[in-house]
Amino acid sequence: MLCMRFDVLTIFPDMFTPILMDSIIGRAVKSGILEINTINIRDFSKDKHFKTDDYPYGGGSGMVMTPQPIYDAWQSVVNGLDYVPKLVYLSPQGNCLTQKKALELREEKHIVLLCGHYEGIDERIIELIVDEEVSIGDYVLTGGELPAMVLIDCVSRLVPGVLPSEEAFSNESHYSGLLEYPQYTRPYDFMGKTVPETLISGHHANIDKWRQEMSLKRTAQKRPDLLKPSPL
Ligand code: 4HQ
Repeated sequence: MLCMRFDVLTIFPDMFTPILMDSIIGRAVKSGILEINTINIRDFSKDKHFKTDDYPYGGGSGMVMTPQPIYDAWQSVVNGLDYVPKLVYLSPQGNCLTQKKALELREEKHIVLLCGHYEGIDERIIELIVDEEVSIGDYVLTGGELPAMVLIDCVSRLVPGVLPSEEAFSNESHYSGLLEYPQYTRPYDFMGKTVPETLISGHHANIDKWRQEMSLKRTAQKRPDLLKPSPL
């Protein structure tokens, strides 16, 4: 039944409740296809005030997350397993989270996500236990929680049974590398604008052809970079 497990190491576990509630992801958790746990790093602090951060060596502004509570929180997840789950640290320095990366991460049965705050985490944690750094884009956030949620969402929907129908993700945006074709629903006429005739023709070969052409045209117009051969 269980298909994929995520454990999130964070100082803000409550931020994850919305994605575990009534969303598609929440439904998959309830049905047992996904397991998502949050681990509060603060619970593992050996400091008398349960501190999880400290001043940076060498000075400078901001705080750095202390290695000890992070290491112990990770140990609490790994203890008792007969394998070592992949540990991903969400960071602007990481590999970009693309659809290709999501398909790759989907192959893992268990991923541990580490969310950093302030100026980041002590470098020795990255050297000792982080397997991969992943970025959700070239902008700066206040913490790794939103990136972790983005990663969980886009990887989870690739897990069989999470989406209502199996084919739902196979012909959409970024799967083929093209953008999605325009979609219409009722009414036929909205504010004087009607639905393209091909779509109401019932001729499925023509509909497929129209959709393919629109995908290509749209990609050329809105995201020409996606049509250029990638450097890899
Ligand atoms: N942060 N993609 C700084 C990000 C980020 C991103 C997470 C802010 C880590 C320490 N993470 N903390 N962009 O901006 O993943």
